Amino acid sequence: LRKATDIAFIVRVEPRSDSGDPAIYKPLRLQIDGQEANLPFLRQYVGNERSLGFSRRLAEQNRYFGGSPVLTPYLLKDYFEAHGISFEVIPCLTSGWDRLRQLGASGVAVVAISTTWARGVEAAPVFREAAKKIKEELPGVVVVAGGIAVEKGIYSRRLASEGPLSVSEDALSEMYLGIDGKKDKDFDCLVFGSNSEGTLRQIIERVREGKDFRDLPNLALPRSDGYQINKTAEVEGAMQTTAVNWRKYYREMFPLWTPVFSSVGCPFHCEFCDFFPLFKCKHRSEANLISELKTLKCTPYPRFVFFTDDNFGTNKKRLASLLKAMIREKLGIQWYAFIRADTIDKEIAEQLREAGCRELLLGIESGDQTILANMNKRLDPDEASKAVTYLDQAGISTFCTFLVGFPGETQKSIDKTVQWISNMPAGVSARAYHRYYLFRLMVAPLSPISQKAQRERYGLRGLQENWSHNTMNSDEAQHAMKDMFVRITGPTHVYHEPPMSDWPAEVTREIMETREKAQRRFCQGDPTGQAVQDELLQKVREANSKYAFSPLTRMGLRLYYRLKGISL
Ligand code: B12
Ligand code: SF4
Repeated sequence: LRKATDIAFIVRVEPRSDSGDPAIYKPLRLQIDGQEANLPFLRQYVGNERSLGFSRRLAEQNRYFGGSPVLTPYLLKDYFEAHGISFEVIPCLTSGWDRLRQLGASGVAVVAISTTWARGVEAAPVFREAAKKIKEELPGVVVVAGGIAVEKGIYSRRLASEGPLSVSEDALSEMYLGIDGKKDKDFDCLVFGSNSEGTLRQIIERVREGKDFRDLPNLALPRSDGYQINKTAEVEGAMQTTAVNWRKYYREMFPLWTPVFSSVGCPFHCEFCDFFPLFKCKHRSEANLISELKTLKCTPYPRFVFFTDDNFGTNKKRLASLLKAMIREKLGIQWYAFIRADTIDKEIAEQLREAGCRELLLGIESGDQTILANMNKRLDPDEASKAVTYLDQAGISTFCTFLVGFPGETQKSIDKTVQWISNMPAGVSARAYHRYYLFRLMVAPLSPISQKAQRERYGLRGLQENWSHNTMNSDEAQHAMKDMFVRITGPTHVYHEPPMSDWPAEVTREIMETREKAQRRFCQGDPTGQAVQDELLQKVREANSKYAFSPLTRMGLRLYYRLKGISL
């Protein structure tokens, strides 16, 4: 009964692309020859770059936010293979049909579609279309789906059982799976719950034995009249057992960031967030995590790690202990992570730097206390300012994100946010630089703010990108963002680019500041913007020659990477 391949795993159905409306975000970033002027692009554009060629690769990769590969296929491959289950990854179905057909021809038991990395918010029809075609082309194969758009579908059922939802079932079934069984009929089942990969393993074991799997817990089975939702049960999954062996994959990662997770879940309940309810807060064991990070030790420099945790600092005691272990093990990695600003004090900032942390993504959201209270963010703007200063002094850069247009937002609260951002330290330590990112509010259907009582409280209407409430609407928020960009002084807006550079931080910062100045002038219709852009290109040209490797070092390094099997 055993097939040649147990699982064909589809990471994405459609190719990766950047999200967000270009009309909103384009004015916040300089464009040259129709392309975003990010650092790798600029280094290539001026023409005299003599690095190792990383930036060419990075310019290509960083067209999309967070150009590094996602963790899902690596974690699951190592998990299943450790259990003797053969696991073939199809990074994107659009370009992966031939591979899937080949696997089908030699025999595949289960095709698993992951829904975490979907391209748009209304992705469910895309998954259904894929399942239908797979069933047609590979008859007899079991087609299952799991990941975030399944978790959200199941969670919306739970929410609906607690009270009426503000979004219709029809609208939800365009976004998530698990709502309408008739529409999802081409899936044999959906797998849900934390450690859903553990349930997928049980499915494979049943299929191999020729037994029915449909009574297993944690499954949702589509029916013509709805869904059969099986009971839930704890299963053991990758979190408890797997340490990804990055030695096997470093050629694919290099010189991007290796995605590693240390925890899932977040104990906070921000009103705009729709993923904290999905999973209970759980941490990997320190020993397991360190053993994974050690597998990076034999890989070539640079070794960048990005922690995918929703919140890297959910438990301060555990964080302190983990940082100590990272320092003790001399891992030689540079890393960044999402964390809450209120986790940071002077001591933690210093430990973070010593443990290899070079940048932190902080969701500050607003400089106005009332808006933060409306968001249930449980953060004080002054406390958040102090955190950035501690990080700056320790030599850790920040990527501070803000949400524009939350209910209650007015010109006054926007002014406070502009002030807060403008007051960010301009690199006191000269080892760090600070960037900000303005997001326009997105009303996520399952977030607390989208529920009936809150909608009534704030007069909130609409969903996702189009909304209005008592104090603002989505168009006004878009105008406000451009206005904020022009008024903010000091830190620079985030581009799609790596957070780390092989140039000294103060040089990178100066280049970013000049770029910002040029774009601010362009936004104001000021013709001197062109002169500032020329100044920018000159600065990049100078940095390219000043920090280029000598021909001998370049030759040596190229040889080293060739021996490691890496083409630059
Ligand atoms: C890290 C992260 C990022 C990083 C990614 C960096 C990187 N290269 O890894 C950055 C910051 C760049 C990012 C960007 C974006 N992200 Co993001 N991100 C996350 C985050 C916090 C963690 C994702 C992760 O890596 N998890 C670890 C992996 C291993 O988990 P997983 O894929 O869920 O897999 C587990 C299970 O689900 C299961 N599983 C997965 N697939 C399958 C399939 C089957 C069949 C089974 C049985 C099980 C199974 O197995 C795994 C182990 O348990 C999530 C929030 C969250 N907690 O999920 C949001 C999240 C994935 N992002 C989201 C979004 C919307 C985005 C952006 C579009 C945001 C934007 N506006 O720009 C961009 C798009 C990125 C792109 N172009 O693809 C959404 C996706 C929504 C959805 N699918 O419904 C999420 C869920 C957050 C949210 N708001 O709900 N993101
Ligand atoms: S926004 Fe961040 S801190 Fe708030 S609930 Fe979501 S993950 Fe947690």
